[in-house]
Amino acid sequence: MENSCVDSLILKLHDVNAVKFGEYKLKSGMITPIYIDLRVLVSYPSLMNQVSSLIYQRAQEEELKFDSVCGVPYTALPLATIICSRNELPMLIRRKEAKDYGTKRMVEGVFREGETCLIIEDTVTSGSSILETAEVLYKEGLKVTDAIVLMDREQGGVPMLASQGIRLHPVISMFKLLNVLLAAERIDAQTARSVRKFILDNNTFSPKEENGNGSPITKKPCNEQSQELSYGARAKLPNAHPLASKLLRIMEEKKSNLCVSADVTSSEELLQLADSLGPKICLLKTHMDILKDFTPAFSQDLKALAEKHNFLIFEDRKFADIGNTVKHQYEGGVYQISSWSHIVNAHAVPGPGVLKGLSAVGTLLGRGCLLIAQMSSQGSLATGEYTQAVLKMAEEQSDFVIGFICGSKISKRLEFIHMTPGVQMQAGGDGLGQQYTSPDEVICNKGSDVIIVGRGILGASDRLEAAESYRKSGWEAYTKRLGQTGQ
Ligand code: 5BU
Repeated sequence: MENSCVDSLILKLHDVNAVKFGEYKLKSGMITPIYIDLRVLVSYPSLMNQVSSLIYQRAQEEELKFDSVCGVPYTALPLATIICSRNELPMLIRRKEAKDYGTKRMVEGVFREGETCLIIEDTVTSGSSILETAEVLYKEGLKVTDAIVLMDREQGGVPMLASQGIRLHPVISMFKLLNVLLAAERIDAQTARSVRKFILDNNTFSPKEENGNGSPITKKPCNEQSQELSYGARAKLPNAHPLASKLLRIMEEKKSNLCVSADVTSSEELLQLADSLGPKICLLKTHMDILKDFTPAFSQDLKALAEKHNFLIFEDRKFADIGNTVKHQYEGGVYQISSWSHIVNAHAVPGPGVLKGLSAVGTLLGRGCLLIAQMSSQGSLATGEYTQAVLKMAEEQSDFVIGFICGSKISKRLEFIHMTPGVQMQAGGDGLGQQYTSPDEVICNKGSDVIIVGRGILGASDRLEAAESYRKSGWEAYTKRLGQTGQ
């Protein structure tokens, strides 16, 4: 879907007061700083048409297969009608109450048992009204696998419905809406921040997992988890950064959440590693400044291998200076990192300027950045409130930040990718502060997405065999987390 179509729709929704900022009381009694009322849409026919087209486009993008369409009453009913009429699709109407005469049917329209119905909704907070409609359809013998929503408030609807076997595809999500309104100067940064905070603090699906003193979320053991989406499904989230989507797609395709940390000092050895381990990995991490013989030609050879084996390159540069300096460090100097590395990382210590400097170079090139939220080394100062502040910084600059370096899952936003270094099969350390955790613990129990392994593989007598065993462990831990088996 064209970004510009969604952006212009967001501005129009704001124009007609379908999105309002202030203090509004919800049914639950809770005060919300943002109110979304799409009931007004019926008064704006061209907007109705635009919204209906975008909803239908979303279904096409996802290549959804269905036999009929049902709008959740009442606001989404006319939207479903327009979609069905324009595209000549059979529609079903769900009654709110069974009529007390005649057929007593809860679902009007012609259908056969076992057919699939696509649900359409205007706004989702928790997902409960979609589920309610799905349950009425289930009772009639229909299947519901997917739903499309115009506006997802990102308060837990996607994972809640996923846990019930329904994939929810939003056209607009809350964070996207805020970014567009902020960029268009319709709202100020303070308003955007307070809404973001409200949304993050009021997740309806999983109970708050942070403890009072700001420690990061540590996932419950695998078998107790329910809020999970596959890497492939996360790649398709509308707010996902294109590079994060690409990495998630590679992970799904190659069945690999393994990043090899290629900490060798000769470029020939690095290329040989990339070529031999390439098929096993989703990402190759480098420290260019430890090479004794770096040349620009070498970085181009590495890029070619990344294309050959379908992995991304992550230069572990750990930028940590003011915006203007990191801009030069990223783009120029000996290494010209931005020209070959898809992903870089940065410390949040300098404040948001470090990301502004990096994104001034990286955004146009389609690059992305990981923020270092925690470190694997003993005595690291990146903990507690610092980690929480990093999280906030990432949320505010999610057009360039694709995730985190961390020990465990720290953000509930499924668009962010969590990567964890300090991984070996056996827990322990290296005598210089490094601390190791096993792939199973990192992926399954801590809820991280990618294992970063250096010496666990580089130090093995057969590096390829070791890489395969880390890939397998990481993937098995992920499938265990998803509650699946045998992939
Ligand atoms: P090892 O050989 O698996 O211990 O290598 C780990 C790599 O990850 C190494 O390149 C470190 O520089 C890198 N790393 C880390 O170990 N811990 C961190 O917190 C960060 C990076 Br950030």
